[in-house]
Amino acid sequence: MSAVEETSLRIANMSIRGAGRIARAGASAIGDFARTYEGRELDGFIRDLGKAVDTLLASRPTAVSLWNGVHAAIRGAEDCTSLEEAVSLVSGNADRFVEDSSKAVKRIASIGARRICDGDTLLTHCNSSAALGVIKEAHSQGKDIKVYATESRPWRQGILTVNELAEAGVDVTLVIDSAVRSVMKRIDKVFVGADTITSDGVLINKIGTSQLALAAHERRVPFYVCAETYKFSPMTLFGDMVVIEERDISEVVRPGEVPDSVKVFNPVFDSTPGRYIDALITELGMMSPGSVYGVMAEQLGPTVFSKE
Ligand code: RI2
Repeated sequence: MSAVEETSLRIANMSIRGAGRIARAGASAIGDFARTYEGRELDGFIRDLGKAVDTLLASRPTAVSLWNGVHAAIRGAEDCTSLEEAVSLVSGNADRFVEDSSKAVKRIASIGARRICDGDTLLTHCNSSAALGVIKEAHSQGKDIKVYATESRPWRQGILTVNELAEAGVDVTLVIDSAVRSVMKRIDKVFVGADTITSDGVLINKIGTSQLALAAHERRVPFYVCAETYKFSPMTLFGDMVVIEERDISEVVRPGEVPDSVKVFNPVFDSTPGRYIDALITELGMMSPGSVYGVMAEQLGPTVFSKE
């Protein structure tokens, strides 16, 4: 099995998970592919690079961070005039994406932590490195905070979250997903991550995120989304819908636990409309969901639509 296939498999089986991590793993796999390429022709490299990209992108369909990470790594490769140039460009692109992505998570932590006050009780969902970066930064600044973390069925990424927060010394309480509305009366602010944000400011994140947003909205609790801008989906600018991943039913029920006639539906992500989001915390600063179009259009350049 090639290194690219192995990374793709590890992303698909969730050994590597989290939107930022899969983006960095995808970009790194492309960088390694370029560095270790044994062919001698530029055409062959470009063709094999395309296959590597397809293999990685087939691993998980929803988080656009993977698409953006992989495409950041290959940007400009088709314009190269020699194999050496292409290899150096792609490996350099990949390294830069990984470095910029890690810096973005740190910048989000520093910006988001300012929104947290001494004495706040926070709620988070699933296991987002961007959201946990914010919470841990506030804690390390000496703010006295409490955190409620959801279990996040079926993969129970909440267990990772409570372990990570406990290790950092944060006062953390695990709750089951269906306790969200009930605990909201104790919560001052909600911080979640993002897998994808559409051009019209809709958040796609771990299944259950939208019920945190609704319960927060009901009690006027601020709802913040911590997201690097490579979680913004350029495809949605062109009208594409986000594909919501559905995973195997074995993640929800054990074999033989329910009759074969019972259907099990296991969507991994849900959509939260921008009107339930108080702010996006990005490496470019705090912004409203309504700002996403402008940021994306600027990143893609003024001729984006004329290129179609
Ligand atoms: P960071 C995760 O997806 C969660 O939905 C989390 O909110 C999101 O990625 C962002 O994570 P999964 O891979 O990039 O667990 O903030 O399905 O780490």
